Amino acid sequence: MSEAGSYCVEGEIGIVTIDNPPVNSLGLRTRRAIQEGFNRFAADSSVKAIVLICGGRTFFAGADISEFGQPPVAPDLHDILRLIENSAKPVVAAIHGTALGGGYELSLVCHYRIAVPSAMVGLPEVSLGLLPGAGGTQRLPRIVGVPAALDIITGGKPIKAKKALELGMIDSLADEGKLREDAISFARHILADGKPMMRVSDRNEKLIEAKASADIFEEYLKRNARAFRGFKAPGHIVRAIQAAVDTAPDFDAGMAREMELFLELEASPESLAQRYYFFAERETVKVPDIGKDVGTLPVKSVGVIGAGTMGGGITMNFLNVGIPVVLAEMSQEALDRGIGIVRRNYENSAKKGRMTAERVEQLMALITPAIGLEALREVDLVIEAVFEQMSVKKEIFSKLDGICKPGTILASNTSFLDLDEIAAATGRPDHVVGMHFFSPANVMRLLEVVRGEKTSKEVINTAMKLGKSIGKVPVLSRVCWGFIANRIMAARAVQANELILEGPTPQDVDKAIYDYGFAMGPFQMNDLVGLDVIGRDDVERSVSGDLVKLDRLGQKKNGGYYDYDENRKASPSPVAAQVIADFAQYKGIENKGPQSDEAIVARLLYPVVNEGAKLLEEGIAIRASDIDVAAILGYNWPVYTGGPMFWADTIGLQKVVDGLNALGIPPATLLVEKAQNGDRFTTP
Ligand code: 3H9
Repeated sequence: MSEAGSYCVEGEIGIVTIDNPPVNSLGLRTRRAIQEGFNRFAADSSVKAIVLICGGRTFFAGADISEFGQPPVAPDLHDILRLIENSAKPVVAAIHGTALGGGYELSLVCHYRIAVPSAMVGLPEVSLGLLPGAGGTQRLPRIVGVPAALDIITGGKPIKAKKALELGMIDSLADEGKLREDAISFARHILADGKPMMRVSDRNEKLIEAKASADIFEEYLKRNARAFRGFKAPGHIVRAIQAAVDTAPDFDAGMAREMELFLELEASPESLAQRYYFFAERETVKVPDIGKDVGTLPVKSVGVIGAGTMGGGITMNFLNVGIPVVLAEMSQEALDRGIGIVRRNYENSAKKGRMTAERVEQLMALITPAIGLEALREVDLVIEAVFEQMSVKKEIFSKLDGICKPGTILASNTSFLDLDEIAAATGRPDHVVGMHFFSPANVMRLLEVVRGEKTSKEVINTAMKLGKSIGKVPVLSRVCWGFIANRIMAARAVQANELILEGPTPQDVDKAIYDYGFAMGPFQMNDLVGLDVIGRDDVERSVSGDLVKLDRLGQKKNGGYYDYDENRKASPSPVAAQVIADFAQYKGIENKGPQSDEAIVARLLYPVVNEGAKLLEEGIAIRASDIDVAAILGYNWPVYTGGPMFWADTIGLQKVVDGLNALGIPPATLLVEKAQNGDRFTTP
């Protein structure tokens, strides 16, 4: 017995069981426990084969991410891998849960791998800005071949056991719930059959095969240039796999190149940001004043009001996890249209092979269509997703209060209205909460949970946990205009709209923002969404409003900030340029000519950081990392910058303060204080 390991012998089989909660990551405690087990069984002549299995919810989930950047402590992961691979007795890895990263790499030095059908295996290091640095880039292509290894490692997605068996990533499937017994009997068969020790590092055929197609790596990089843009890890992964081919059959030479590339990534700002983000995403559910003593309310059924794009998307989230939904609309026509959209979405998934036709029907059967609100009487949670008008929302909430059973949670999907005012229309403000989904609601992972003045802790806890259970990342916000993501990003929109009056064109602005790492710039985004949709009623006149007056609604009609050809390819628009020039003249703003990308980025993004600082000052957001998560998941802020607050820490807060001052934008007090104290918003 060690701190994290227990060891027993059954007949000729030694069993090393590691249990280091929560996920058996390969930190020092785990490594020591493995080392002790293997040393013990190496010295025990009664043991002829070894089974390595984990307790708790999963096989090893990878290297301990919190150890990166720290000085290594022996035995390091490579010592452990050598110990296992060089074992004179065959080793069987018995996999349940998820064998990921270093965890799957560890299974690859075992001589055989067996997994239960519910297990998943994979190399997700790419999402931490890393590559599999414990032999994954060298061993996986030896099993699955180069093309599959490129996809698996640059994609980083875990693979289900059945598929992994087909690919050769595991050798056998155990019966669910019988992993230990099946792994022991697998080990006994190996001994009985006198099977040779299988070392993946000795298998070179697939690499030798790949030597024939020399262009494969350059072509792969070219083909995936768009997806890899801005990320450092995918390119390094490709080079590491290339090294496996180039150096084969000299395994150690390939390993040395893998290590070089791994160390470069480990020290890169991209990986630092992505590792920060990994923990940031897991931090959001921790609410300081909601401890383990706070319970949750049962949510076994949900009502959604509004079968538009948003309501339909929200509905799908619950159907997907088997929670029935009463979908309520005012008219049969709107209801039919909404349900039709949900069905089409599922049918499209079925067409792509992601679900069966039978599953589509099962999911659709979970919807109870309803006209009016009466049918929501018995549901545990209602989410209102009608259009953004306070009077309408108040009327609905007041009616719901009268209709729904006591204890039903009343949630609004409002994206900027005052939740407290909505709650005041009911006799149960403690049961009113914001659940702000982002469009498309069945796809986007951000869920802002909005905590009103009177929302009970139990209701907040329920909304947060429920959010997680439907696959969202819930971020808690207090009440303010726009909550977290929309409020900070509105600061960018304000600057973008002003900047195009001063000289830079929409193309200049979009290019600078695209090159920063966003999927598109603000004006491309406006044209995509539709200028009639983004219209603002708080200003008398705006460029987008003037474009709408010319019936330029964006991509969908006559162009917007850009002109579009029949293939929706954008080009600069002389009409839009004239509209902008006229508007600048009307505002009396002088054209000062173009600006550098750096100046444009500072102009648009420093105010986002500033708004983030204000959210913290006002207590709207709990922590800076929540703001980063909201920006990354809600607006596709490039994850390899870590989000606005981490990015600001990276470039230096004083630089942001100076930049804001130069722009004439007063920096938030908290931002100035932190800059003066040499402090940061985030912890890397
Ligand atoms: C690697 O292996 C590099 C090698 O190639 C090379 C080395 C030389 N380390 O996600 P959860 C914590 S890189 C440290 O909520 P779930 C997590 O922060 C690694 N901590 O659970 C959380 O802590 P807390 C490659 C870790 O059931 C708690 O565990 N591997 C690690 O929803 C529970 O996590 C990966 O990238 C870790 N590796 O999902 C896999 N993993 O409770 C990373 C988790 O304090 N892990 N924690 O908030 C995962 O994808 C998920 O955690 C997993 C479970 C699917 C395993």
